[in-house]
This record gives sequence, C-alpha cells and structure tokens, in this order.
Amino acid sequence: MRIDIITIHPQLLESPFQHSILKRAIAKGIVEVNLINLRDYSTFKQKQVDDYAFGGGAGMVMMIEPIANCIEQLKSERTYDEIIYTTPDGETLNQQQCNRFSTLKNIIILCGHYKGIDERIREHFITKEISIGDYVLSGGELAAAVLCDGIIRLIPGVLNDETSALTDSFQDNLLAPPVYTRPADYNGWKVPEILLSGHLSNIDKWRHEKSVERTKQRRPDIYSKFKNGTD
Ligand code: 6GU
Repeated sequence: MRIDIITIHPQLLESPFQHSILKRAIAKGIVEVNLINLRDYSTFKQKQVDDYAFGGGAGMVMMIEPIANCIEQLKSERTYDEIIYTTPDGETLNQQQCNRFSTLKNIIILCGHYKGIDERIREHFITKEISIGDYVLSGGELAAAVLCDGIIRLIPGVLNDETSALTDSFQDNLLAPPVYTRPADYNGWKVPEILLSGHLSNIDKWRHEKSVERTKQRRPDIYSKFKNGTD
C-alpha cells in the first residue's frame, strides 16, 4: 500500500512512522508513506498556501492552486483509490472504515488546517472526509497519523500474530476482555483463577463473557449492534 500525505507540517508527521509497528511495516516494504510538503506546490515566492476568506470573517482558508497542483501531479503518476481529507466535519472514523482502507492500494490523505480548505477542493478532488471524533484539533496532521495507524496495523503481515487484529476491540462489536500477566498475586491482588487453570475452552468462554459484560456496561451503543448481529 502507498499512502501520500499532503501537509504543511511534514515534520510533525515524521515521528509516528519511526517507531514500533508502523516503522516495521515500512521497513518490511508492506507500506510506503510519503510526506509531501504542500508549500512545495505554492505558486507564490513566499510559499503562501492560504488566503483570506471571501465574504470576510476570521481565519484563513487553504487555497485551491497548491492543493490542486499537488493532487494533479500525484494523480498523473498513479491511480488513487481514495483521496481523504481529515476534517472535524467528516464521517467519524470507525473500525469498519479502517478495515476497508487497509485493503486499498494507493491513497492520498490531505491534512486540513486554518478555517478549512476552499470548498471547491472538497467538491472536485476529495472522495472521503474523515473526522476522528467530536472535538476540534488544531490541524488534521494528528488525525492523519491516527488514521494511518488504524489502517496500517491491519494490512496482512504487519502484525506478528495475524489473528491479533481480529481479536481487537470493535472487530466483532465487542470490547476486548481484561488481560493479566505475572505476578499471579500482587500484594493480594489476584489474577482470576480461571486464567491459571490451563483449560482453554473455559478460558475462551470466560473472556467472551467478560467482553459482553464490558460492552454492555461501557458501550451500550456497540452492545446493541452485537446483540442484533449488525454493523
Ligand atoms: Cl480530522 N481534524 C481536526 N482539525 N480536528 C478534528 C479532526 C480532524 N477529527 C476530530 N477533530
């Protein structure tokens, strides 16, 4: 998979890809992530990429030309499955979307900023608008990093134990069960006896029960999807 991220803060996005699972996925060649500095596509001497909003009001708007030039150039080099814009007024990201994005070959992620981008970019280039939750961040970069992490870890070969992504919270509309490691007794705080029993089918049953109980208590919205067997 190839992910091209268009941003005015490429350095802000370097670190998330230099550690742990994402670093390994890139090193293995399973995913290629390119950070593209939007200012390189500015037609102005001072590398300006934003301007005052028509009609007035506070806040700058990202201009069409640099974004259009950048996207047109990328599109001339390969075909893209999605051109995603990270914005608080997009669709809220969920596991199902991550699953689908992880099957794609080439995507562009455009990081939003200021008051937003010229609406014509959204109308003519963007194929998907994604938010990571109902709160406002100062820019789309951190949202893009969250989106990339959610996608990349699902690509086959990225996680060591391929089944572990399938047992994630949300994959089956259930939250994950509690987990424990040594010591079995920490100053009287004991690990549930069943986990020490070695009886695998009872352990699986216990974990499932705990998942259901947790989901019912903490996320009744997800629990109702689980009960109805729908997404
Ligand atoms: Cl994608 N961008 C910004 N700026 N804020 C957000 C967001 C995105 N998702 C939630 N809040």
